[in-house]
Amino acid sequence: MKKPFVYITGASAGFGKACAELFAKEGYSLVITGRRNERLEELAETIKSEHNVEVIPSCFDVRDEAAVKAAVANLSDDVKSNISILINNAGLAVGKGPIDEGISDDWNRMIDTNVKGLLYVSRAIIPFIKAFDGPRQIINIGSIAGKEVYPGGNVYCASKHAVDALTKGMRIDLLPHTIKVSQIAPGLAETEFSVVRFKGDQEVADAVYDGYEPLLAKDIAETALFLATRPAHVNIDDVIIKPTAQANSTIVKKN
Ligand code: NDP
Ligand code: 8X3
Repeated sequence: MKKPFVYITGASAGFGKACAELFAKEGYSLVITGRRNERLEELAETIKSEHNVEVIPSCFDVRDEAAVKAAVANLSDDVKSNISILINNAGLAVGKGPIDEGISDDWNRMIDTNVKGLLYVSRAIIPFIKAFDGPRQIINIGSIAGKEVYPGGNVYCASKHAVDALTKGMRIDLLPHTIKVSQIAPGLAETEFSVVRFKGDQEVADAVYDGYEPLLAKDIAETALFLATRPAHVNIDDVIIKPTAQANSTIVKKN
């Protein structure tokens, strides 16, 4: 039988892209979203040719509520009625430094993307998940920054603490509809995350991952697939996943 659709935000890079590749390998069809359309189109073509599943690229900015609504409304009825899993992954950190030196544009980008974007997408997709006749699940990508606060992390940490709280709130509110709600809270993982955080400074970004083996995007994708393939009576609420070399947000064993 044809497997349903997984709706993945932030699939043009990092964790979202790795989730798209892995879920497609398992036979799921996909809606992949992000702002960089060329990347989405390219990924869709590659996955379709490799795995013979449907892949719908959907290009929009999660911060723009009207764009979120329009992109979801534009999906075909067949796709809308077959979405069983939402992976709320799109997100970013911008800047790292003392709060009194913070830049309000950086704060807005983080709060608007990580918190409000997740809300807009969830609000748009949940009605279809509710109506789907089969197992249903939402997986939110939080962070160790949603469990601890570290120097210079202030607003990014606050935004990921909000994801932690929203995950718990969703689990309560969606319980009557038997929708599983899970969070994955990763530690240090080498993706485009640090290049974005440090505004294109590749040298500073690379230094974050020097001297130990960080997580890779595929580690997060494998975790998401594990959560999505538990039996109907099992929900894994929360997974904190870190490199073996990382004890907490600030303590990393480097060579
Ligand atoms: P990447 O920078 O590699 O990927 C981020 C993805 O989010 C991209 O596909 C990007 O697409 C998308 N995105 C960012 N802003 C927007 C927006 N406004 N609208 C739509 N899509 C957007 O980072 P990661 O894969 O590492 O990050 C994925 C998630 O994991 C984030 O929520 C991040 O906070 C979280 N995380 C990352 C960790 C790490 O160490 N890497 C650890 C813990 C959590 P595009 O630019 O095309 O819009
Ligand atoms: C990304 C991991 O530790 O840089 O969420 O905040 S960290």
